[in-house]
Amino acid sequence: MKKTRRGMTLAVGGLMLLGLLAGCGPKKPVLHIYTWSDYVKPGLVKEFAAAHGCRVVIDTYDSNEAMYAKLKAGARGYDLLFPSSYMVKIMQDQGMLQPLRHELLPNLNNLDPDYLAMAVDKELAYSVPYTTTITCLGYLGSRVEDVEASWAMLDRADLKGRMTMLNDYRETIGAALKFLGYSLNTLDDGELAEAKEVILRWKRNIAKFENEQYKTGLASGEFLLTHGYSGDLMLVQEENEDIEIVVPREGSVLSFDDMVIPATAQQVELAHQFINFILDPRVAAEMTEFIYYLCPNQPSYELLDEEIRTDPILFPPQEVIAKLEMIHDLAEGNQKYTRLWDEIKGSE
Ligand code: N2P
Repeated sequence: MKKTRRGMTLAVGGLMLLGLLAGCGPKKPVLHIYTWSDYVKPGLVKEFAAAHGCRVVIDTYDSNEAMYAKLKAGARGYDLLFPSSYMVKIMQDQGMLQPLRHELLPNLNNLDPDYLAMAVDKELAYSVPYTTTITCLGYLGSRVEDVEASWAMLDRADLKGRMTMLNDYRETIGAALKFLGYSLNTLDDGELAEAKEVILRWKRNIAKFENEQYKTGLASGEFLLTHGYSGDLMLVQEENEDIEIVVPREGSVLSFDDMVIPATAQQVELAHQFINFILDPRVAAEMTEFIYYLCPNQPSYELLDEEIRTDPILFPPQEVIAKLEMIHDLAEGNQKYTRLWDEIKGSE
């Protein structure tokens, strides 16, 4: 696949520099963003900072739970966060978010109604979809034989020690549940026990559970197959054209990562302005083309490069969408998953 846009910026620390590069002087207000790595186009952040006379500082996380734990531990300095929808619900229920002021978000009507129909917070009371993700398998086309678009690849003895899975309890338990034909939101103890057995088997066959290094590891050939996020896998295709991406036929996760303003934010108006900036069709299109996650902004689609607009991971056909499932907050039921994950992580 030919990629059209830029060189790689995988170094997480690179984004930290934005605080300096996008700066306009010490007296300017500072917008503090806490988001996933490789999740923003630096040029757009600079553009926003220049237009609003501010600085933008970005910190990154590699899972919803890491972000949540940091906030729970007392981190107060953030104005804008990008949790997945199930985490938005958890944070909203715990009073960690503030309601959005729609009068400051005139671009909200650009959101794609098809995706909005799937959103958890359909009123956009606390959150606005930023991007959509499909959790996929990526592999090296010339090095892995007899590929099946299936979670069963994680059982392959010939790939032992050369695969990774996400270090993310809902994603990885979810993958096992889909493999078994169950909902990834099940609360059935028998189904969860079966999923545990599957993951313990996979655990013995993979190199590790991991959320960031798999990208460069796949590009370099250290790993031959990795469980990962669609845009991240597409990003590393720029480095290694041998990388192929499949959505397992048993089904997988569809997520929205949403823009939310924490209750403790200092720069509430600037945070709204940033959300509204992202919702501009030209900005959304540029962002999609750079990060390879779809910003579900309807008028942006016609601005996308042909190759992106026809990409089956960014714009999956209906039969693929039908097999995807969103992770939901399970309230008390979340504990079943955390307990299972602790048991999996703790076992040899
Ligand atoms: C970005 C990963 C975000 C996708 N690097 C998770 N939904």
